Amino acid sequence: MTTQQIERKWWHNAVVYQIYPRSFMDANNDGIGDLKGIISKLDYLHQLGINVIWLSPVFKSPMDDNGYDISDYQDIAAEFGTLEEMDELIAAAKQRNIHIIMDLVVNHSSDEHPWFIEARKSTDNPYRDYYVWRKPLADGSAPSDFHSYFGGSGWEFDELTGEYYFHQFSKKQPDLNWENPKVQQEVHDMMNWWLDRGIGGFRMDVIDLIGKVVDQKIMANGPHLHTLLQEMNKATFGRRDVLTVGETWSVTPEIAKLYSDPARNELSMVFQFEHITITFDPVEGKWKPRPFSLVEFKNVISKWQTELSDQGWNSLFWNNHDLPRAVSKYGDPGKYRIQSAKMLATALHFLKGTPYIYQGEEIGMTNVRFESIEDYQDIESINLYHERIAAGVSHQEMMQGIYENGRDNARTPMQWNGSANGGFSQSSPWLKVNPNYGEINVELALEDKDSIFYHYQQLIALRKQREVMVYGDYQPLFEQHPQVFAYQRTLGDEQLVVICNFSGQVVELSLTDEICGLYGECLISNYRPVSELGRTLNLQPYESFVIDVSSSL
Ligand code: TEU
Ligand code: CA
Repeated sequence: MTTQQIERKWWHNAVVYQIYPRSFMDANNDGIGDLKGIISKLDYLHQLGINVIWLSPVFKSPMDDNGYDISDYQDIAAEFGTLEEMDELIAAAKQRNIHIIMDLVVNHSSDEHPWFIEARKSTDNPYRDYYVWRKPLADGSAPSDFHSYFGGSGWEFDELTGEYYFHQFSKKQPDLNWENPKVQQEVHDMMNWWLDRGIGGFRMDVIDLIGKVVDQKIMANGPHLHTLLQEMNKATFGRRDVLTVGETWSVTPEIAKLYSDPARNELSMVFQFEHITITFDPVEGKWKPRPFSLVEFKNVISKWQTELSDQGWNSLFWNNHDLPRAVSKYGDPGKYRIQSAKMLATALHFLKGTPYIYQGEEIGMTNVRFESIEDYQDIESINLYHERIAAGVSHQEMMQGIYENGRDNARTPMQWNGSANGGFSQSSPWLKVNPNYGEINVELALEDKDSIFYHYQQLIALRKQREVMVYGDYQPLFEQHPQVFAYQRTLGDEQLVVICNFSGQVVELSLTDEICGLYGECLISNYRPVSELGRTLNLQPYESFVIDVSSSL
């Protein structure tokens, strides 16, 4: 199936903006972002040009994991608003041609969900089998040594019935038992309920885990996973023209094709994280950051671009609500913050796939360094801090891990202007604002025609104008160069050349015959327009540009 033959989909040239509602905009000044706050900023997002909003969870929840622990899938958390306000957001977004995709968190529910409250009442309760219960081992200990991602055992003992229940995340996030057809039906009904309310699709939380076979210690990519997704597709969104994206930390290009090959009727695309995990220590994970290697990064990106070129579809992202901010992780949050943020945007948005922008990325927001662990709110960072300190890791080393890869880096309130709390709220926010809000905020970005905001706006506009950017074949260049990420995109007789300096140094680049002598219209740049490719290029720190060389082929 060549690029020419694949069936065009509206989300092939869509650009998605992710909102973390708790930190986006607080309309009623209780220090917590809300739906009314999001509605008040729709014109800003419309000006940016995005046409999809991925809304992190806004459902009823005791907020043990900031909403990724849901106690009612068909109602809105009071601190975020009401169902009426949710309908208002969907309608107001539609008026601006913006689709709202909801976060589907069904690998687990909250332990305060009525299903679990019923389930733990007795071993023969009709909801018991909605979850994963096991008897203690002979010595009373947990059924297995599974370790939760949020620290401690993945098994919690329940006094009342004398059994353990399974949880891959916090103990207030009991895993649902997807081997139970009743659970499948409940979720399908809930999804259709939201689709009938006019949403544009779903982002699916740790969807690669729902096929787990706990007794065989199989968590990701269980034997029935893809059957479950095909049944879900058939029973719910398969009949509707919506966007579905799965969060799949375990995915490989081969498996990604199973998820996203249209012929298989599963999902539109998945999030792969290989370009992220290359910066994590293979054993200790993200708490022991590994230096970023551009060559390693390029190998990963080229693999995914090439392997999914004719089958399936890629998602493209630098960061989200679980990851450190792009400019701090891959660019320079200091002297070259603006140039590097623009370079990272160009490098990502000209790749083949659907780009995702995380709130604040479009103005170059950075990571944060709070002095004390007490200033942090993220359950994962706090739990792992105490667990690793107890295991002998030094405070300095653990704080370094949190400073570089902790999730609260992404969750500090959105910086709208230089007023108190960055204009996010008139009362003190649930998580402190990054103290650099005075120099980094939306108001300043909109006033400055050369800001990162307008660079993203231009990239989004180009994706709507240039089919080669959407469907063009990807061809890597300078693959072994330690500082330059470059590639071509070709569609018929259209060709683009993308050049990005990932370093803070001036780089003299000798061009290969392949592209030497090509020239054409410079579509975007972050220093000065470049319209011809001579024998050598002197790239400024973090310089990037794209040339349409079609006329010189
Ligand atoms: O994330 C899955 C996940 O594994 C990450 O939570 C985790 O932080 C990992 O270490 C990333 O570095 C999803 C959601 O995106 C996350 O916010 C939730 O906390 C989690 O699932 C549980 O629902
Ligand atoms: Ca609020």
